[in-house]
This record gives sequence, structure tokens and C-alpha cells, in this order.
Amino acid sequence: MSEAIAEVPARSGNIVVTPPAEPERKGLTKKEIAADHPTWCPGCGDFSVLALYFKLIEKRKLHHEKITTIAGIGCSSRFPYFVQAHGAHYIHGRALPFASGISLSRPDLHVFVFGGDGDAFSIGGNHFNHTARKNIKLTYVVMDNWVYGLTKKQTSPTSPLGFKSKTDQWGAVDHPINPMKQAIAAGATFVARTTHTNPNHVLQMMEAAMDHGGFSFVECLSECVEFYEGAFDASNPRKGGIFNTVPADHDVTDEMAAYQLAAEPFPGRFGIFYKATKATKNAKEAEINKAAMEKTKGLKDWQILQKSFDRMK
Ligand SMILES: Cc1ncc(C[n+]2csc(CCOP(=O)(O)OP(=O)(O)O)c2C)c(N)n1
Ligand code: SF4
Ligand SMILES: [Mg+2]
Repeated sequence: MSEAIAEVPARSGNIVVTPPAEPERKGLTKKEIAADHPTWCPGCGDFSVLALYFKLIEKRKLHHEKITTIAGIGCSSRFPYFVQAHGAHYIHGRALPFASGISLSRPDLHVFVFGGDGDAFSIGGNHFNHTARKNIKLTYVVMDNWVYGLTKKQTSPTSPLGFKSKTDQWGAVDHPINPMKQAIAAGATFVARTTHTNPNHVLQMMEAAMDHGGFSFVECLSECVEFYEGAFDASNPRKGGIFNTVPADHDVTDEMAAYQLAAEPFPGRFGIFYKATKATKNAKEAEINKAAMEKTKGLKDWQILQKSFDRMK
């Protein structure tokens, strides 16, 4: 029975039978979605990102069947293990193609992807660019610690010049990538930057990203206290640094202005750099599917298949 019909009181002789009201559904609490005790090192920045994800789920009353949490490999990518919800800890660098499949086949879900700088910009670099240009509806939070944490201190694509690691004992010689510039250039339609030391700001950025109708990317500075302690002190007022937000008059639709913000030297700016409205791959594919369904209406699967073979003759 449809909901519209159920709302009309049913008549049985002269007695009006009103169906019982549906109990109001409660949102999930942190206690319900927090899984195993996170195994990150004490003080790791990733803890605060996880706590704020729980807060987001609580605040927006997202239910289990409406969210999925995906990651690749790395300390940060252990994220889905610590969330008691649907999700997957996938292959190193391949979280985005996996999440894209989910987003395209289940447009009703909020698809969240979490990972690290190595996962996103080294092994998964290509996937990052292509997911961005396709504007697939999902939210990607990269917990950038400027190092490979899980494998114990190798140079990552965001490590600054001179960073001494197991792969660069005399200091990194390769120029680091700038995640914000790369995201804008690749065609991401929502590009924001935040840091784990400012919880309100992280929540604000994740919420805005979730509400964006397309590929949303958030770079979240997340300190690796074990292998790159103090990396982000210059952005933390509690450590004598400065937390500079995006200027109030910044036009988020202006791509060139977004590049200019991204080009500012560290600690740079925090907030939404760029936001554009563009058709998603989800919407375009849905149109194609609808047209194809219309064309083959009333036909059995085998008849559609036969038509394809006939065309090939
Ligand atoms: C195909 C493949 N290559 C290499 C590895 C080894 N590996 C695991 S995690 C990782 C880097 C993780 O760095 P990052 O993505 O920055 O995450 P973090 O641990 O810093 O959060 C590497 C190289 C792997 N698991 N699979
Ligand atoms: S090694 Fe670094 S990134 Fe990994 S859990 Fe420890 S502090 Fe966090
Ligand atoms: Mg890393």
C-alpha cells in the first residue's frame, strides 16, 4: 500500500480505523557508529577527523542505509574499520574507482571516501584526476600528513623539499604537489581545505562537501605525530602559528581566484576555495539509462540482446 493511501482513514461500516502513527526514527548516535577502538598512535590527527565524521552523521541524522564509508590503504585509510556502518577498506590507491561504482549505481547514498596523501596523489593519482573531471557525486577527504605513515616514514607527494625520510635520507629533492591546485585543475567542483586542529572548521567543511551536488574534495591537514611531528605548527595558533581563513569577499566560483589562494605559501588559507555547478556523471548516465529503457520498453532481455547481435551482422 502506498503511503498516500495509508494516510486516509479506512472505513469499516461506520467505524473509522486510523492506522497507528509511525514512530519517529531516531538518528544514529556516536555510540552506535563507533566501532573498534581506533588503533592510531596517541595524538594522531586522524582521531579528530573520525570524531567529526561521527558528529556529522549524528547532526545530519544519517541512517545506516544512507551512508557508505570507503578508503584505500594507509593509516588514514583504516577509517572504515572504526565506523560501524557499511563501507570498505579497499586496495591502495583504488578507493575512488570503487566508490565511483557505488555512487553511480546507488545515487541515493552519501558516499564518503577517506584516505591519505600517498593513497590519493601517488598510487591513486590518476584516479583522483579522473574522478574529479567526471564530477562523480561523492565526498573525498584526504588526511594529508605529508608522509607515508603506515609504512613508517617514506617521502610522500606532499612532503616538502628537504624532508628527511627513509626514501630521501639527505632530504626530499622532488617538488611537492599542491593538492588544492591539482584538484581545481582536474575539474573538481568543490575544493576546500581544513586542519584537524580546528574541529568546528573540519565539521563545517565536511558538511558543505556532503551537501555539494558533485565531486567534493577536502584536504584536511592531519599530523602524523610519529613520523612528522610539528609539520603543521605554523597553521596552529596554539603552537604559535596562524589559522587564516579564506577572505570573506573571495568569489568561490572564480577559478583563477581559487588558484591564487592555493598558491599562498604555508600555512595558506582554510575554507572553501572553489565551488562550481556542473552536471555530474551520475545525472548524465541516468539520462542515458532512461532513454535506453524507453527505447527497449516491453522487450524481454533476450530480445534486446538479439537486436544487438542483428545489428552486428
Ligand atoms: C599496491 C601497494 N603498494 C604499496 C603498498 C604499501 N603501502 C601501504 S600504505 C602506503 C602509503 C600510505 O601513505 P598515505 O596514503 O599517505 O597514508 P598514511 O599512512 O600517511 O595515512 C604504502 C606505500 C600497498 N599496501 N599496496
Ligand atoms: S604512524 Fe602517524 S599517521 Fe599513522 S597512526 Fe601513527 S601518528 Fe597517525
Ligand atoms: Mg600520509
